[in-house]
Amino acid sequence: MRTQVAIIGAGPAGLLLGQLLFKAGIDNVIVERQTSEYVLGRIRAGVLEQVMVELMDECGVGARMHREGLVHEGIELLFKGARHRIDFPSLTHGKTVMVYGQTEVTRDLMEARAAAGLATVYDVGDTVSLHDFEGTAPKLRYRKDGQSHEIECDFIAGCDGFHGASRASVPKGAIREYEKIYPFGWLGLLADVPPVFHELIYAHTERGFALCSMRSATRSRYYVQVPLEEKVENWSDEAFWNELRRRLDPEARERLVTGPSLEKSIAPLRSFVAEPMRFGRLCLAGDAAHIVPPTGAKGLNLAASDVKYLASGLIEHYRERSSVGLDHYSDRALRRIWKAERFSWWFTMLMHKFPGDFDRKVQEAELDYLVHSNAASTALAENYVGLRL
Ligand code: RFL
Ligand code: PHB
Repeated sequence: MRTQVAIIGAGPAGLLLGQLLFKAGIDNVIVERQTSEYVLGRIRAGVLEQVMVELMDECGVGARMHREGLVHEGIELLFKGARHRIDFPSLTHGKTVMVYGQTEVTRDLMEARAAAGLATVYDVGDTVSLHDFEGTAPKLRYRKDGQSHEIECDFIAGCDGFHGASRASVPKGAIREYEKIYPFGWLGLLADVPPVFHELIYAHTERGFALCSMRSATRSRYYVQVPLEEKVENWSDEAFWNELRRRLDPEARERLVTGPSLEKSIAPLRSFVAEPMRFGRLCLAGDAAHIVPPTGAKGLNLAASDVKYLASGLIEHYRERSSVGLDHYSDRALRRIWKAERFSWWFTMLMHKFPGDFDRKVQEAELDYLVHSNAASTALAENYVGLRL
């Protein structure tokens, strides 16, 4: 098989890139480790920045998102037992965010890809290998149903997430990795119950962090901070609801509606960046190149901005025979990535429980400053709705 761009991974990064390239008349094939059902079953992000919303529109898949997504104009910060609202439009010249699940984003993109008749090879397991990307004729090999396959291409896009094959294929001396591991994870629960509040509540409490989020007016997503070594098997639904309730303010506690979980899992928190993001004719995008802790809701949005830069570089290459966009891809993407890394790290350190009373008192002082200072509230709002591309 031959294509122009071979994409590894059918997560949001790979699917978005495939759609943008298709719209520009650039042929592409996606090769994915899992089945499409498995990819659609993963519960992940829920908050889209304007950049991501615009990209969905550009891909021609924004209709359902605009119909079913929830526009949010603020978040609430809960600390010392009281809630304080951060209003986005007044602090950011009218900007808002969209609550629309990653599962739905993925579904919309997969349907558009299938409708356009674009090639996607699912369920190849761990068989993908990358070849000759230092030269001008890279190749991708994989096995499916007992048969070996090879795709010849002009470029490989590594959109295969943190544990993928792309970053692992880069010679060790050519890549530098920066990492921070946090001593806790998030235990998340999804349930068909109305959200406790119509906006997201980020809670800093003596029992640890909690987040009240949602997917719709009838489906809620809640998280509580747990120690890194905690096992999801140790958490019955009832134990989860009891712990969440104890981390809420009296009014929210009163209003919380509980129900059976549709999904329950623990995600570790990590900050990670690999530099650079381009190696000859291999470009990394999304989680393949960087991870943020979910506190700032930036993971999916960063994948989107990488793809925007990468697609424009590739389009420039084919339309104008110019390598300028691709040459600047890594630097442009990393400038935005490091700002989101900083924000996600800062918001994580501010909101979670760490050992030591001194640190807690400093966190409380900063939260108090944050909600009473226009400058500090603006900095939070500006980063939360997303910095400019
Ligand atoms: P994805 O979504 O991980 O997609 C990568 C795809 O590549 C496939 N793959 C391979 N395919 C072929 N060969 C291989 N060797 C392969 N290895 C992997 C995978 O099966 C997968 O389909 O990366 P992408 O596209 O860069 O998108 C990034 C976002 O998914 C990610 O940033 C966010 O979901 C991060 N994240 C969250 N972000 C938020 O903003 N808010 C959240 O609440 C939130 N929760 C989460 C998350 C990430 C999680 N992970 C990675 C464990 C919760 C979890 C559990
Ligand atoms: C979610 O709804 O899953 C979600 C929302 C906001 C975050 C993280 C996760 O900061």
